[in-house]
Amino acid sequence: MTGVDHASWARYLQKAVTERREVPAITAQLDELSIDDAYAIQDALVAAWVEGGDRIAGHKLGLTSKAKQEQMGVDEPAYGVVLGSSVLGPAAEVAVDELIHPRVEPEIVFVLGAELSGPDVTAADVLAATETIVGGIEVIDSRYERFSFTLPDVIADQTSAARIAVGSGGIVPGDVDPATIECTFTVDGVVTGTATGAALLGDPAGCVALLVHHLARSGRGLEAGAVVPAGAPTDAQPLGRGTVAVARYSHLGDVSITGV
Ligand code: OOG
Ligand code: MG
Repeated sequence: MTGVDHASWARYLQKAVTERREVPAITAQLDELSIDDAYAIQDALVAAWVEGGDRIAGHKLGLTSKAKQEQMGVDEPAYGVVLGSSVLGPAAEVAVDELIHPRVEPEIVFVLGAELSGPDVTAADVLAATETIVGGIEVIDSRYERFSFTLPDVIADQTSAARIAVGSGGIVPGDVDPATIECTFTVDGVVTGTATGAALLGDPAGCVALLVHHLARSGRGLEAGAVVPAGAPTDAQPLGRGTVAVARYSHLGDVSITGV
């Protein structure tokens, strides 16, 4: 890795969160930010939150659908951490003034029943280790100006993770092929997107396998109980005070977030 000061960029992003203030992208200030450096900044950022009393509740994927890649102008998936403090129930209220410029997006969420690790894990292994698949809505809140970033920027920024409403119930793997789960995303009564699980690189379980391969590169894995959003199948929409977002899933039921 180059001479990038990971801890100092992590503090830069942590301050943006705590001060609820957007900041210039890191790549606007450095000649180069490698993907490895970006993940090292993310690791330092997560370590700082954990030191402050938070915990790792799971890991997430982002930018796994064409809809999201096109919306953000980034054409590769990115991996981040789900912090315990960010996990909300299935009909959640989110205080908009705790955030910078939040957006909401639907998520298909895997909840693991067994640990999962290693570079050769397959989609079938993912399903075997999954306890339930539930619906979700993620609140993303890029810490960068104009919600604009390159791949290394968004990796360093914990893939814009802010909050995640997680549905109850859901399905046991085997009942339904997750690629066929249908999602309709409605904001203030207007349908903003519809998609199936196949929008996530063809198969949401395959996305989780990619995440496990990513973690294996640093000797890590997913733990039993991990909450794992596979990425938004539609594009994201602004969350303002009074906004009501509803993600309606076949098999998985409804999840909602209201901005307050
Ligand atoms: C990056 C996070 C993307 C997803 O589900 O695609 C993400 C962003 O769009 O700000 O979480
Ligand atoms: Mg997401």
